[in-house]
Amino acid sequence: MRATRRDILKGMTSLAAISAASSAVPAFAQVGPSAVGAAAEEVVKSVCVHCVNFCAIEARKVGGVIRSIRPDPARRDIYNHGLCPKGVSGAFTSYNPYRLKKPLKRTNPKKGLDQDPKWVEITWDEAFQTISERLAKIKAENPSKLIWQHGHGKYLIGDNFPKAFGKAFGTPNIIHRTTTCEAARHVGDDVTWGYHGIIPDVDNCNLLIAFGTNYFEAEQFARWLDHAVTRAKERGMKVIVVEPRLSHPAAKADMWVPIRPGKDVVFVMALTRLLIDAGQIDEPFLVTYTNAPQLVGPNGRILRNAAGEPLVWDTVTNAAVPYAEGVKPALRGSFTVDGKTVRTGLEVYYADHLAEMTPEAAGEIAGVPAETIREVAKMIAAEVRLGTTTKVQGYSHRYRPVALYTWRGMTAKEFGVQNWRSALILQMLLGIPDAVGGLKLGKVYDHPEYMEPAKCEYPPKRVDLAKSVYFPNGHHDVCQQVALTVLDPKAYGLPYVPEMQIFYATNRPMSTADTGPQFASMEKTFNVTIEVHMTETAWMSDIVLPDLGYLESWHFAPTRASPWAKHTAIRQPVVSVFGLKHDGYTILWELAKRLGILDAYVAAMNDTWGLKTVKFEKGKEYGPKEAVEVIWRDATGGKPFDDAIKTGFVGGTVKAEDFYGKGVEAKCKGPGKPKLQFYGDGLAGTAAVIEKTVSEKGVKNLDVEKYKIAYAPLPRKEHAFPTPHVEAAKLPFYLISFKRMYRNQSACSNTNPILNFALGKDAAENAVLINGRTAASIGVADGDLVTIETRIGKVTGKCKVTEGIRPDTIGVSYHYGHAIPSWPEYSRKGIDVNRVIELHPDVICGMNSTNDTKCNVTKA
Ligand SMILES: Nc1nc2c(c(=O)[nH]1)N[C@H]1C(S)=C(S)[C@@H](COP(=O)(O)OP(=O)(O)OC[C@H]3O[C@@H](n4cnc5c(=O)[nH]c(N)nc54)[C@H](O)[C@@H]3O)O[C@H]1N2
Ligand SMILES: Nc1nc2c(c(=O)[nH]1)N[C@H]1C(S)=C(S)[C@@H](COP(=O)(O)OP(=O)(O)OC[C@H]3O[C@@H](n4cnc5c(=O)[nH]c(N)nc54)[C@H](O)[C@@H]3O)O[C@H]1N2
Ligand code: SF4
Ligand SMILES: [Mo]
Repeated sequence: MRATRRDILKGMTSLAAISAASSAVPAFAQVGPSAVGAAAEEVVKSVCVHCVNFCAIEARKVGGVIRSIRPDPARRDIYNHGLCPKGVSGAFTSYNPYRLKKPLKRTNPKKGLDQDPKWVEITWDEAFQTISERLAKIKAENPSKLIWQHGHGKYLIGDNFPKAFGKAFGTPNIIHRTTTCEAARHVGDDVTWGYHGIIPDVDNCNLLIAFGTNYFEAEQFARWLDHAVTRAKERGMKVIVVEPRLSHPAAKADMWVPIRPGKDVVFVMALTRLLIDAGQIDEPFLVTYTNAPQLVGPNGRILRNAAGEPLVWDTVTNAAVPYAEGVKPALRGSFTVDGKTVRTGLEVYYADHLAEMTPEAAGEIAGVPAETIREVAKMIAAEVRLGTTTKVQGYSHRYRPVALYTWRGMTAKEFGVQNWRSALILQMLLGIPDAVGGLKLGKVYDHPEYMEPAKCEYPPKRVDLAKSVYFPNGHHDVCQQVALTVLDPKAYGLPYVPEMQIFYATNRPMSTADTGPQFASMEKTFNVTIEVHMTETAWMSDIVLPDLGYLESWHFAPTRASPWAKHTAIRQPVVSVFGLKHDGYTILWELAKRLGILDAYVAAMNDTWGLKTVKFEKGKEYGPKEAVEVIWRDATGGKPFDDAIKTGFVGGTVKAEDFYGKGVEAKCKGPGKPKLQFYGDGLAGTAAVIEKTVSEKGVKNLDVEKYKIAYAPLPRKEHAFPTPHVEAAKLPFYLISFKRMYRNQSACSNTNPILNFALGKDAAENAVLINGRTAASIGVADGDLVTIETRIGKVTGKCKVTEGIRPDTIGVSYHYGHAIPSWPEYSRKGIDVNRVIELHPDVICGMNSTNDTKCNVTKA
């Protein structure tokens, strides 16, 4: 089922219930300049949650109406100096006439984007009654049949309330969107150093190599990183941007390397080889902090003694021993232990994978001249200052002012984990992790189990198959898999049939590659969507609940801080525009109450929030404000909540010894400590568990050979060849997508006219980016209509001829091409690229493949 927009627009009868025509005129429009003059002014400190950057804001109100949103100057040292156009025009999210204002019930049982839901407005009581009756039935039968999916919702109220609800209700299916977002990067980190979260130490860095991390247009931490990079560039930091498209960061870089999509891994491997050949390696770091010297047996696993300790080759005693005081481990070489040939992890990488990865060989695959790869390697060697230390605030520490960084560029693809691991490994080779000017790692070794072989359960407990044999390291849920399992639960051995889905602030089917099955799956379940405006997901729902916006509601806010700061903040309401009653928090509270599980919910809330001194008490009513107060008081050691309301936060900067000294320094350095997994022993172990599980349990639909390649202990050439690059090799172009500054995700800002009209034509729609040479060869000119065809479908849109993309690559931004009939024309323009992007998730973590597809392009 794949409806075209024309199908959807045709014959809709119930639009009045959700269209602007029927809405009250919001206060925003009623207040003209003269009315403003005399009215009182008020400033509210809060947090922008328009996107995931969580910028600190000051909203100025006059006469109760928002007149401006600006960055909070008090939090400049903590995080953001500025706001983006979305945040500045964010008041529109509240005053938007296209907002949902009443609960809606579908009266047409037939679901589809081409079906008129025939909405009727219902009361909140009826909505809660209908939902809780269904939930009670499911809870009595098998609570796992309830699926809660959130996207942006995680940042509106946090995921601890939904998780607590899931616990109290009894479903494991509380699913966040991270596999459509950045999961591969997180899992690459998880399996390598036991947790995730990296940030370059830009303030002290001299060479930043950015692999598709879009800090001027998208990116998380962007409103800190944009200023930090700009300041560092003024100081002299060089920036190399490696990505197929001339993004804004690439346009402002010292060097743009337009790499072929999906081939970053071989580019990095070639750099690694060149640096090893040039003797540019940090031997003491590799020996003291990583498992690179550990011995790998013929079975591909690290050699261990009877006590389970990993062995290295001691060059003093010429024996395989655990790394201890006095032992001088060999970093390279092949040795005989108990009659078996063993090699160090570094030796295995070089001999088996890097040796063939000459700049010429890698350049050929990556579409980058060998000379460019050599030049980048030279720049790294010139800047990395092996063997040196420096002082920051009097704290003396390893100095390696080079960082390789990515967000979705390297990771939104089939072998995302391995692409990112290649960069982590290169940085280990140079001693960059947690060095001054290098790559700062978050909470090293916080989850040591992530570095162990995964459990690979079968049959799966969860509908997204996370941590099952299908996605053994799905530590961050596997959101797009839900639809596929719902369509055929038996195929995956799921022991139940899902019945109901609640979507909280996510336009899941639209944000996922290959949208067709995602929408089709919604026909199988009873769906409730909690939204601010009608979306495609809501359109496929049985009940739609209108939510308060981020400027109207409370949250113990998700916060971001620069690496040099820490803080605790709240989000508080600035306005109440339509007098709506509920948000995600109150909806969960009311449902828990009606289901009779409030006590269990409250107990679980204390658990999921990890409250220590101030806790939720059973038998008490907690509105959203009171709930935030409890968490704030616990988190701040009892600071008065009035402070939070006045200033919005408490926080300060971090000392150098804590910044550099708490990660790998404290956790990994020296004998007896866990080591960064240069050699992915845990990955190799998981491959073995997968093979065993598949054979023992008779799993039919899992290709063990493919999993073995994905779960290779070290990055290898095959990781530059995701499925479509192999199977659809004949299609001439690579297709990529990316974010734009003026839009947020698939639906957050599309009905905001300010972003379209104030920013002009360029913001109004997206286009098919085609290189000038390619355009000439297929006979299209700027503005012509072109059709992109992939193995799963076609889309048509306007072409934009540019030198800012590789000739073999086609770029189409995310965010556009919506199918909601009740939206104004301006908000529906452009191309929905996810209709034609193939889904080939990274099987390690379940990451969605948004940058892997191959396509053809022709004049329409
Ligand atoms: N304006 C705006 N800002 C946002 C968001 C938004 O929707 N709008 N969303 C937020 C969210 S949730 C996230 S996760 C972040 C994402 O932030 P980023 O990951 O920084 O942004 P993206 O544009 O998704 O992708 C990054 C870049 O990868 C490049 N790229 C594509 N394929 C490849 C490849 O194979 N190799 C390399 N090296 N590069 C490639 C693209 O050209 C793009 O510039 O942005 C956040 N900020
Ligand atoms: N092709 C392609 N696909 C991509 C990406 C890409 O770059 N290219 N990016 C990916 C990334 S990084 C991500 S994170 C996902 C995002 O995917 P989703 O989680 O689906 O994100 P959104 O589309 O932002 O969905 C959030 C929904 O929340 C609604 N919303 C906003 N504010 C509120 C509120 O206050 N209350 C409620 N109830 N709802 C609200 C919005 O209207 C929107 O419909 O998409 C991914 N998909
Ligand atoms: S970057 Fe995101 S959080 Fe910051 S102002 Fe823009 S929309 Fe708001
Ligand atoms: Mo994301």
